[in-house]
Amino acid sequence: MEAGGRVPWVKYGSVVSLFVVVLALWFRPPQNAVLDDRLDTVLSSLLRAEQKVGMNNVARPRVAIGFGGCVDLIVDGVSLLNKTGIQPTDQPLHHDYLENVEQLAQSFAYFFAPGAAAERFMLNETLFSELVDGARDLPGNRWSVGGNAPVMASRMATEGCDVLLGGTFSTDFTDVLSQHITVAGKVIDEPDIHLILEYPSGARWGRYTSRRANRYIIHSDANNPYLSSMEEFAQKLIDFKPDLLVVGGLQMMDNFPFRSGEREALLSRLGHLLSSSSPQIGIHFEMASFVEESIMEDLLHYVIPHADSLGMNEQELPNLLSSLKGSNITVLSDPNPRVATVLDQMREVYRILNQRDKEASAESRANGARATGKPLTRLHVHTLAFQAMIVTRGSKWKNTMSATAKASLTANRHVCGSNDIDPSKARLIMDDSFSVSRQEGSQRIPLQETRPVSCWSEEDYEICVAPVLVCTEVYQTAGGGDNVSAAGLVLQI
Ligand SMILES: *[C@@H]1O[C@H](CO)[C@@H](O)[C@H](O)[C@H]1NC(C)=O
Ligand SMILES: *[C@@H]1O[C@H](CO)[C@@H](O)[C@H](O)[C@H]1NC(C)=O
Ligand SMILES: *[C@@H]1O[C@H](CO)[C@@H](O)[C@H](O)[C@H]1NC(C)=O
Ligand SMILES: CC(=O)N[C@H]1CO[C@H](CO)[C@@H](O)[C@@H]1O
Repeated sequence: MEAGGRVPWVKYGSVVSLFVVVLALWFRPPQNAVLDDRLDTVLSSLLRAEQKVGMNNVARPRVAIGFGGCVDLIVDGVSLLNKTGIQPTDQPLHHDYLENVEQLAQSFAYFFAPGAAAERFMLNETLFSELVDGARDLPGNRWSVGGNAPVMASRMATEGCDVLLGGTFSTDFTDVLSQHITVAGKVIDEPDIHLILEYPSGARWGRYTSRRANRYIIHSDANNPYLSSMEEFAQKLIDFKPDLLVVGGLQMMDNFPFRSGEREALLSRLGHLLSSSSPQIGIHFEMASFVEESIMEDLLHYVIPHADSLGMNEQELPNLLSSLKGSNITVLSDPNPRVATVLDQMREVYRILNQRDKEASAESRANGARATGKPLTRLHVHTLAFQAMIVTRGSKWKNTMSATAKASLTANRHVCGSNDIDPSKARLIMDDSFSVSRQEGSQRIPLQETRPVSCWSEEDYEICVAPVLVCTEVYQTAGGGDNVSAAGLVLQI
C-alpha cells in the first residue's frame, strides 16, 4: 500500500525535475555566468588531463589497422529523402537490410525519432544509385574519406603514429591520406560509396522529431565485405612490426548476401591472423552496428576472443551483452543512457568475456594445446554525454585517465568539426553526480569541475569516466566513434 502510494509522487517528482532540467537547458541565457564558468573549468581541466602525458616514446608508435574503407557522401538526411520523393511513413519498423523505398522510410523513421546511430545494407542497387544521384547534387553535400579503418588511421597519423592501413582503395583515395599511412591492398577504380544521412537534434521528418543529432548510413558495398586486403595486410604486417593492431569495418559483412560458408571462412582466416600475431601486440576491435545474429556468433567465436581491447557506443554495448547472454540482438537501446547503466553493462561484458577466456585456456591446457585467446584488458564505451573505460590493473595499457579525457575532448572536436573547442558551442548533459552502479546503496560520485575525470579501482581493474562537452553546432556525427576510439588508444599504447 505504502509503496503503491508513493509511486505517483516518484513519477511526479521525476517529471518535475525533468521539466526543470529541460527548462534550464532551454532558457540558459548566454549571460548565465555560473554555468559558463563551470563549462570553462571543465574544459581547461580536461585539456590539462589530456596534456599530462605526451606520447613519450621517442619513435612514433606503429599501428596496423584493417579493413576496408569507402568514400562517404554526407548529406542532410531529411533533405535527401524529401528530394528523392520518399514520404514519411506511419510505421517505424526495424529491417535487417533494405530492399525498397518503403523499408528505407520505415527503418529511417525507427532510428531517427530516438536519434540512434544506424547503418544498413541496401540490397537494391537501383534504389541505391538513385539515392546517390540525388545526394550528388544536393546543396550542402560533402565528400570525405570514410570507413572505420581509414578514419581511425587518419586520426592515429594526426596524433603522431605510423600506420599500416589494410584496404582496397582507388588512387584518388590513397592520395588524400596522410604521408604517415601506408596502404596494404589492391588498387581499384571505383571505391564503395556510403551515403551518410545526418540530422541535427530537433530535426523534423513528417510527424517525427529527432531527440538528438545522429546519422543513418546506407551502403551497398561490393568490395569491403570480402576483406579483400587481408592477405596483403597479413604479409606487410610481418615487416611492419606494429605496437598495436586494430580491427574495424566488419559490419560491412552484416546482412551481405554471401555464398554459404563464405563469411565464416573469411572471419576464421581473420581469427587465425590475429591469433598468430605476437602476444605482446595489443589487439583492439572496434564494434559497430551489427544486426545479424549469425555474424555476432561468428565474431564471438573468431574475433572477440583475440582482442585485448574493445571499443563501442551505447547501442553496441547492450547488443554485445545480449549476444553474450544468448538473447536476441537488441537493435535499439536508449541513446542517452545513465552512467550507472553503462558501467553495469561494461562490468558484465568484462566479466563474461574474461570468464570465457579462462575456460577456453583451461580447456586448451587440458588438451595440451596452446591457448589462442587473450583476456580482455580494456573496454572503452563512447556515449554522447560521457566516455567510460575499464582497464585491467597492471595490463599493457597506460595513462587511462588522460586517455579518457582525450577521448572526451575528441568527441567535441569531431562533432563540431574544429580542433579548438569553443565553450559557447558546448554543453554538459551529464548529471552533477552519478551513481557507479544501479545496485542499491551504490556510491555516488560528484562531477568535480577541476577534476572532471573520475577514476577508481574495483576488483582487478580501474574505471575512468569523463563528461563530454557535447557539441551544440553539429558539423558531423558519422565517424565520431572512430575518431574518439582512436584518440583514446593513442595515449595508451
Ligand atoms: C518536401 O518538402 C516540401 C516543402 O516542405 C513539401 O512541400 C513536400 O511535400 C516534401 N516532399 C516530400 C516527398 O515529402
Ligand atoms: C528497387 O528499387 C526500385 C527503385 O525504387 C524499385 O522500382 C524496385 O521495385 C525495387 N526492387 C525491389 C526488388 O524491391
Ligand atoms: C527472439 O527472436 C526469435 C526469432 O526472431 C523470436 O521468435 C523470439 O520471440 C525472440 N525472443 C525474444 C525474447 O525477444
Ligand atoms: C568530422 C571530423 O572532425 N573528423 C575528423 C576525424 O579525424 C580525422 C583525422 O584526424 C580528421 O581528418 C577528421 O576531420
